[in-house]
Amino acid sequence: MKVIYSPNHKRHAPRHQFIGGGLRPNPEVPARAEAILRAIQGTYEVMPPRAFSMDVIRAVHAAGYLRFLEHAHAAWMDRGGRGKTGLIPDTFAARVSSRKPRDVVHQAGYYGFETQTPILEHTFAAARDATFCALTGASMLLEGEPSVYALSRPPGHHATRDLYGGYCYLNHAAVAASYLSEGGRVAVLDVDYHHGNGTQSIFYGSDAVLFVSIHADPDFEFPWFSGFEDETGAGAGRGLNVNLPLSVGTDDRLYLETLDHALNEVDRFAPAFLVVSLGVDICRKDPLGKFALPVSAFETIGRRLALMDVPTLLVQEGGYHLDSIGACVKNVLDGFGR
Ligand code: SP5
Ligand code: ZN
Repeated sequence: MKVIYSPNHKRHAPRHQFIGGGLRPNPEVPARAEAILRAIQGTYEVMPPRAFSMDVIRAVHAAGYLRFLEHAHAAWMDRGGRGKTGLIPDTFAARVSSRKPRDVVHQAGYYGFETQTPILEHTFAAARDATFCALTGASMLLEGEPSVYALSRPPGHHATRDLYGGYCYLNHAAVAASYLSEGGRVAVLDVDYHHGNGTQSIFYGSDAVLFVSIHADPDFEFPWFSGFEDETGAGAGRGLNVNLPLSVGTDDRLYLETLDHALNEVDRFAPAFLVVSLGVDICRKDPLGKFALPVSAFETIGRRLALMDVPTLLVQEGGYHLDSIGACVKNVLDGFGR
């Protein structure tokens, strides 16, 4: 399997998140991607991303949202913003109003949905290159490559068409799926510990993309508002959104059984391409996750994904235990085996 990686992710290095009533260390750090790269380079060929027109990203994300992401930090600094935390909104549109403030700094409370995801000087550039990693993988599948792993960072699956949050700004898996849908139906399987609310919302009304997600029950876990079983799609996309929430302590036996169920749904859809949002925060060592999968279970996950026998793009999402995420990802790639 070929790997796509850009070192530009390092330009986005958040140190803080506002969570639990204060500024705490932000676990979504450059060392994550560096740890994964270290574990897989040598075994797998690593290539840089190609460049794409922003039009490809605009197929998924709103133009005004992209302008906001690109310019908000500089405007905030001009306004005397303190560079330490980055821009974190303090006033949210939420259900108060759907009016977009004229001021790009105040748009943070219109385009953001929480306070854990700061906007730094190079956040937009890093997120864009992470999307290009996924798009490069998608292009390679269209050219006949059987599988590609995009080592994207920051992650993407919590970002909707015009909302950022959950450490995500641009939804790489969704942009790649949208790009691939030119070549046939696409299934997105999201195995990150957290529900992929962004990907769900982007394809909720679409019959071109099936979204299946296995995640911690939003009754007890972020993103709290999304990921319930009764969210099944709308309009043409009715029945094409499948949420499989699991409880605290889920072990490999229950997880792999649920994965088989998810893969049956994928199989029934008969997609031309499979995109996997690969979060490894389902590992028992993860400091954010509350599942109990051993590192060895990831090889089984990779093996079962390969059984689908569909051109597959793996896109990195979460995973925060720096000493084990590399082995988790390498096990998936090794298990996939081609
Ligand atoms: C891509 C991704 O994995 N984003 C995850 C964002 C989750 N942020 C919310 C964390 C909820 C707080 N749980 C604290 C547990 C500390 N032991
Ligand atoms: Zn996650």
